[in-house]
Order: sequence, then structure tokens, then C-alpha cells
Amino acid sequence: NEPFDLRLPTPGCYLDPEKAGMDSDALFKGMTEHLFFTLGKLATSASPHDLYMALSYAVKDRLMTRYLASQEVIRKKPQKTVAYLSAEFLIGPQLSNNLLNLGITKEAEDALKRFGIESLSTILEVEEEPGLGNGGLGRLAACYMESLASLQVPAVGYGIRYEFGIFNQLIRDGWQVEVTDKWLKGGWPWELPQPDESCFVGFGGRTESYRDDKGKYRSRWVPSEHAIGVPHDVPVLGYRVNTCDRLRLWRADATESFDFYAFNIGDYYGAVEEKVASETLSKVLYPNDGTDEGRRLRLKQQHFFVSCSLQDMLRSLEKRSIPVTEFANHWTVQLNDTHPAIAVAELMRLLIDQYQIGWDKAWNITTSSVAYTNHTLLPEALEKWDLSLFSDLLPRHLEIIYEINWRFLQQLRLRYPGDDKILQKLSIIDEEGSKSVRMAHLATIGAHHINGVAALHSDLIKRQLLPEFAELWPEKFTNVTNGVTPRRWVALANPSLSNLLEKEVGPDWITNMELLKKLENKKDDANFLQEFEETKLRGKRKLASFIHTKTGILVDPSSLFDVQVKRIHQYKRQHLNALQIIAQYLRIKNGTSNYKAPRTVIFGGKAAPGYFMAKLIIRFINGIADVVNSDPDMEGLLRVVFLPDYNVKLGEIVYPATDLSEQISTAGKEASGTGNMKFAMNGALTIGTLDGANVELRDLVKKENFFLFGKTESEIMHLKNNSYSPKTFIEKCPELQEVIRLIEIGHFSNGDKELFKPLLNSLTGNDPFFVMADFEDYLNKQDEVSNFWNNKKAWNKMALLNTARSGYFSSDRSIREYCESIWKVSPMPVEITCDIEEIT
Ligand code: 6GP
Repeated sequence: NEPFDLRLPTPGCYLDPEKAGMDSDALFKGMTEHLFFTLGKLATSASPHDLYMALSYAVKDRLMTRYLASQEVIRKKPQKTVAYLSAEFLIGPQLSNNLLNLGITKEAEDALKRFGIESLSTILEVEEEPGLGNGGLGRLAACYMESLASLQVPAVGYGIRYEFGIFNQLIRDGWQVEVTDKWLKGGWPWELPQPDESCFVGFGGRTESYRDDKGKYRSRWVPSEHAIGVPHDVPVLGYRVNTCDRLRLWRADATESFDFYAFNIGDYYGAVEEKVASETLSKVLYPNDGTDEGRRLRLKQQHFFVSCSLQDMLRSLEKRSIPVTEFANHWTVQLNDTHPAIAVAELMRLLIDQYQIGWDKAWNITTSSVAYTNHTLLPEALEKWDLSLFSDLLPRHLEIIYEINWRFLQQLRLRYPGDDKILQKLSIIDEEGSKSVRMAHLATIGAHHINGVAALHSDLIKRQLLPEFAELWPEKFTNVTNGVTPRRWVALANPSLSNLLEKEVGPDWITNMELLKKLENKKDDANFLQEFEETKLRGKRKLASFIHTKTGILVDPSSLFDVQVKRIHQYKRQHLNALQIIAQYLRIKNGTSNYKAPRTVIFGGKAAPGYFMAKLIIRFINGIADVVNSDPDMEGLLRVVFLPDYNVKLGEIVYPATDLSEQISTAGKEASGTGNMKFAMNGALTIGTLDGANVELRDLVKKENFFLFGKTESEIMHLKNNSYSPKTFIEKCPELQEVIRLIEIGHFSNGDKELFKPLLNSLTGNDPFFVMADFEDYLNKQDEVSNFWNNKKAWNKMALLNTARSGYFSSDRSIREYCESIWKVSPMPVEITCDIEEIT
């Protein structure tokens, strides 16, 4: 591996390539220059936001050596690169992460002091986070990019640079109100627009056949509309390595700012219309989590970013004079759910129509390079596109899909002669009702591997979602359990725990989480457990003060912090938690509460704007919070908080401050969950069902350190198949009847008996998520939690064992698995040298 010889005097490479430009003097100088030249501000009048911008620019400068060196290494010595295609990248704030990974946090603090800023946190607080994702899927993509770089694997994350990310959530009169997320308004210093690498993308129009030079009939696409994708690159630096990968986000531009013909005939508005229409392509993120809306603009967005990304990959081969037939040796394309699944058809189209490669060869290239991750089993989230919409927007792709399908069905006919049912079932085209294109089938047929995101989920994919495919191609189906990056979710979020970990096991735990196992030796060491509890208390004081500032509610940091943060969804069952709170409230009111385990129950999460029931659940929680928090009898015993606008930044405050993590989805519904992992690493105990990665978490931390309740996936299936009746469970549980009665009489809605009726009707009617079936078990388990809480030593020991045994959930482990079993890529360290003589 030839070192990257960088003779240009860029920051980070003045004298000692490792250290130079990274000291506080250089940072101070860099900031001063950016304040003056980039921002046009005087240091004497700089606001915290100005200083944030100046520091960020100075830090970005210091990423460039590694960023360029990482690209140069691939150019000089081609090797397989991971292309992670995702409609969402929820990357969170960038400054603290880059400081940590560069190893210059202390230097930045010192530089800031010279501007009169005593604490880095005042600067970090003003950073806007790019909300380019809805929840789990988008955040996972961000963790994976960070781990890829930290493991020195060449990778590009391809996505969309939405002008407006996920909405900001306000709570008004207990209801969620959505506000546009203008994350770019103050400028965003972390991106590098690369207009010279823009790509054209077509939409609509028709296909036509023509004869090529050799007289052969071919098909081609004549789109009626175009957009330009302008790449905006975000450097993704690995932890203390030279590898700096890229997140390449496409912004849509109009092909022509004006239609001059329309303009000349005096139609000004008509002239700008196309510009406006194509720019809306990257305007806004669809705020649906798990549900699919089947909207035209959404399909356009998907094709837009997928086409730009594949063109970009093919172009990179051309630039290096590598034949495109070698594509699969140079790119491994991962589809983050079906949102980018059009890639299967688009890669075929580019290879066949643009590069004139024959079908079989093109299909071989496509299926050797594409792999697909499924993130949900929920039927409403499985993407299907109406055939007429699809053919209208992507007529050539539909032709190609028909051909893929025809060849696939031929294969099936040989294998299952005369079995038309199976053909119908597996076909990419759903013939029922108004016909549609099933994107999961397209992805499954076009991919060399299909993986779920936790052991149970991958198993259910094979057994329930795609059983016939799994029988056909058992070797394609695999599992990679999700992981989260310990850099952001422990080192950055929880500095006091990190210090303790470093003191105990050394600094390497950050890149080798399995080292935390050594903490098991300390499980009976009272002094150590005390120190461990201290770190938790620090986190809780910080969250308490945040809660007070945001909601005005005073909470006691010594109470049990019981937290459920995630998107609001019926399957995640925030309402189960809410019902349990009412039961506790009743017990205290009736004087039947025989233990004293003061609790603060904290919720956070957004509901999809069109998801009525989820929004009603938010209203319900706030209704309960109002009653509980204003009742003097609850004083010192129970508090309920709904934290508005849950996002990555807030997550960094919440995870370290949590004692009890609520992972209470209906078994079989949560593909994995990743919050469960973040909580466990930070020493929270979990109360949870056997769902998603909870199953593996419980195995790892051992069952005595996990509060398990609820029906298993197969028990739920059994109930479902045997005409489940929530009433039978309600009848058996007087406390549940009381809870329901209290809601019915309007106790949590100022006497309004109508407000929560839809929720109650759902629960007592068909109860699609088996809340009633699990209620009693859950309540009993919560009692067990309270009893444990009163034995602090036992609690701390369990919490420590959770941290000690959570190393498996590092995204470094997940990425290693993808590299070895799916992508077949290996790390490629980036070396940097500077010719000191030449520069000085
Ligand atoms: C989510 C799953 O719901 C969650 O369980 C999982 O941890 C996460 O993906 C990462 O794998 N799914 C989505 O966010 C989604 O939109 C289509 O799926």
C-alpha cells in the first residue's frame, strides 16, 4: 500500500502528519481566519453560532487530508468499495463526533477559551442536526457509515440531501404539532458541494426500439422530463484512523433554470415551472416510519437518488479505465430496505441500454453486486407501486422488470410444474386488484443476499414473509443483527461512564467493546458499583435539568428514570406503558401501593403526521401526565413526562440518564430495535418482550439481568389464529377494568368522554397489538422492577453486567459481519506521509 504523499500545506499536514495543525494554537488561528474570511465576522462580536461555524469549518479543514487521501488510495489501488444506498441517513450533530474521532476535543476547548467560551457544550448546543431520517433505519445507516470508516473499509453512503428533514415536533394542548425543519437556515458547514460531478436523471416519456450499428433491435428510453442531481459530500471520519469515507447526498436541480421558449412567448410562470417541479424532488423527507404511502413523488425521489448513485459508481470505473463488466469486483451495493430497490432495474438499464452489455452478463453483474436488508415485517410497510404510476414514471424500468419477472417465472415453472399459485405468489407483479410492482420481490430476486436485522426477525423473514423464496434460495438468506456505534452512544453521550470504563479496562474498549467483559470482575465491588452509580446520577441530573427547561416539570434525579423513546406506533405499544402508569396512579390513590419506588416515566418520539392513532397516543400520555403531575398525592412518587421533539441530540442526553429501558413491542413486530442496545450499553436494565434484538440482548446479559414479560411470537400467532378476544383478558384483571373505567369517564381528558374513545375501542375491540393480553404480566413485572430498585446494590450489579455484556451490539461487529459474509470486502488502511523537507 503506497502512502498518500500530500505535499500541499493543508491543515493537518504541516510538519507531523499525525499531529500538526491539530493543536489549540492552530485551531484558534483557523477559527479566527474563518470568522474573518468565511463568515465576515469580528472575533469581538462573534455569537455562539458564529463560533460554532468557525470551529466547524476549522475542523472540516482538518478532515480534508484524510478525506482526499482515502479517495486517492482507491484511485491508485482499486479495491472493492461498499455503496450503502439509503433514503435516510440520520447522522446527528457532526462537530463533537469529528472532534472525538480526530482526537482534538481538548484542543478545541482550549481554542474556545480564547474566545471567552468556558465550555464546549455551549457551542455544541447551537448545532442544528440534519434530520435526514425517520428513526431506526436512518440512524442505523449513520452508525454503519461511522463503523465502516472506523474499520478502514472504503465506503460511500448514497442518499438524498433533503432541504427539509423530519419535522420538528411541538406539543400544543397535549397534541403533536408538526413544524418544518429548516436545518439549513443558518448554513451547514459540513458539506462539500461537487457540482462538476452532477448526474442527469430522466422520468416519464416512452420507450422506443431502434436498430443499433450491428443491425440489432434494441430498446431505449425517451424520458419526457429530467432533473440534475448535484452531489453534496459529507466526510465521515473513522475513529482515530486516516480513513475518511463519504456520504454523498444528492440535491435535485432543474436541468434548465428557464424554459426559454415559454419565456419568449411571455409565459414567465410557465418558464419557471419545470425548475420548481424538479427542485421539489429533494425538498422534503417523507415522515412515514414503517408505513408506505405509495406517492408519486416518493417513487421519483427513490429513482432520482438511485440513478445518480449508480451512474456515479459506473463513472468511477470509467475514470480509472476499469471496464464496466468489472463492476461487481469494485462495488458492492447494499439496499437499505426496498426504498432503493429500483437499483436492480436501473443497473440493468444502464448496463444494457447505455453500455450495450447483453442481458445475461448484465444480470450476472447486477446479482453479484446487489444485496438487500429487510427492516420490517409490517405488511403496511412493504412497498408496492401501482402499475400505472410505475409505467407512467419509469416505462423502461417496467419493461426490464417484466423481463426479469418472465425469466424468473420460467425458472419457477421448471421447478414447480403446473403450480400456478406459487407463480402468482412470487411474481414481482401483484395481479390482485389494481396491479402493482412488489419491490421486496424485485429486491429478493435481484440480490445475492437478503438479511434481516436480528436473529428472530431473519427467522421470521424465512418463515412468514418470504417462505417460498427462502425455500428456493436458502443460501441467499442470512442474518446480521444490528449494532450501534459506541463512539456516539457511549463515548460522546456519556463522558463520565467513558472515563470510568477507560480507567478500568483501558482506552481500547471504544474500538473493541468486548473488552468491557472485564468489568464483570467488578460486579461485587461495592466501591466500583458506587462509582458506576455516580456516572448514572450525573446523566440523570443533566436530563432532569433539560426536562425542567423544556417542560417546566421538576423531576427528582434520585427517582427511577423509566424511559420509552422511539417513534410512536401501536406495535411499539407506548399505550401499554401508559395504561400501566394509570394502574400505578390508582394504587397510590387507593393507598394500596405498599412499596416506595418513586418513578419518573419519560416518553419521547414523533408520530407520522397522518397516523391518527399514534397522535392520539401522544395526547393520551399528555393527558395522564397532566393529571399525575398536578396531584399532590403523587408528589415524590410518580412523575410523567413527554419530551417534545425527540431526535439524535436529545437521545444523547436520554440514554446515559436511564435506569429502565422500555422495549415492549408485540412479539414478532419489532424487527430489531437499536435503542435497546444504546440503553444497555449505558447501564440501563430492560423491561421487554421476546422481540427483535431483545432476544439476543437477554441471552447475552443473562436472563436474571433482564425483566422479561409478555407472550412470545408463537403465542401471539396462536391467539391470532384462534379468534383472540381482548375481553377475556380484561375480565380476568380487575385492575385493568378500573384503568379502563377511569379513562372512559374522562378522568384524563377533563371530563371529555369522547376523546380517547377510538383508543379504547381499539383496545377492547380487536386489540390488534395484543395490549390487553400482555397487560397483567407487564404490570407484575413492573412490580418486580420496583422491588429491585429498592435494593440498590443488586440493581447496580445488574446494570453493570448490562454494560459489561453489551459489546456484541457495537456496529463494528455488525459491519465486520457484513464485510465477511455479504460484501466480501476487507479493510484498506490509508497511510499519509508528508515530505517535511519540501514543505519547510
Ligand atoms: C426499523 C425497524 O422498525 C427497527 O426495529 C430496526 O431496529 C430498524 O429499522 C433498523 O434496522 N425499520 C424502519 O425504520 C423502517 O422504516 C421500513 O422500515
